[in-house]
Amino acid sequence: MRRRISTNSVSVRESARGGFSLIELLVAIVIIAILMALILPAIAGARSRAQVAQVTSDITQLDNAIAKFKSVYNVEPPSSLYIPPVGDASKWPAADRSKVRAIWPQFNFDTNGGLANGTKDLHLNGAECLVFFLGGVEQFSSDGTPMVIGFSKDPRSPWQTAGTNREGPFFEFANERFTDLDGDKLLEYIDALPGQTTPYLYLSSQGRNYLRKNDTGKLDDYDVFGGANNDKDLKFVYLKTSEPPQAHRANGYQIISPGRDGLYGAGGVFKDSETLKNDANRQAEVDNITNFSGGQLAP
Ligand SMILES: [Ca+2]
Ligand SMILES: [Ca+2]
Ligand SMILES: [Ca+2]
Repeated sequence: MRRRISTNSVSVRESARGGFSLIELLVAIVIIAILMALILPAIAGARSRAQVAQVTSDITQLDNAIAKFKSVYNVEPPSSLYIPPVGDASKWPAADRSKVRAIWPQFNFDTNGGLANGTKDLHLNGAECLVFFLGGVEQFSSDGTPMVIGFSKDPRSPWQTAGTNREGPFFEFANERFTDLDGDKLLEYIDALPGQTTPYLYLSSQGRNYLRKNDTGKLDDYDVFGGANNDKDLKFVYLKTSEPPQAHRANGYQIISPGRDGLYGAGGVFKDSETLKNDANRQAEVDNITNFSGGQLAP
């Protein structure tokens, strides 16, 4: 008796296993496909939000590092600097001399503060200033890995590389995220977005205001204070939709991640400028992540 029951139950199970029809399988596959179509965008969206959050947190830490720099040197880092070849102090432009002097009043211009740039002159743009002033002098290990080592505490020669008594680095840079777009061995720093190649942009108003206006009063005639690169930088300063134009963080600084498209855009909303108004650039910058928007400009 027991034996027969057992045989029957095996045969019932076998018949259930073999019972899926082709149609049932197809229905199951369609249901799975529909679920995937619903879930995958949600996963991609969550991943994208996490990546933006990581860049936002990076920018917050850069903000903190600038505050630390300011607590030591009393000023925020400039966002452009020209360093002439070593040995001719007269080649220091007055504007750049005063930027350096604001940080190191005893700086020795005859030796370029100990920086061994020889006959080479150096142009630091905003992206390079962010790394240089928060990281300090750059060094390359024997395998070519770039790193930053802070500044010497010697007030006359803060840019010398020898010795261990140092100030900074003020920010913990990840060595693998350095880049050098213009090939001058002055480093720039890229955000953590996958495939990113365009560095963080840093724009400083140097405690005044980005914008000044000449006697014609048109927006084209606004300019950014200080330094030779500023005509180029002007198109990146991000403005509010106000009239007359007013920059975000008007007397502070702007940090800008170019977002996934690697483009900064032209910066802000221009209302009455013929040369700077460019709606294509407006679209290109909505994915940017900044220190004045609390994340993406347009999520
Ligand atoms: Ca450069
Ligand atoms: Ca460079
Ligand atoms: Ca962009």
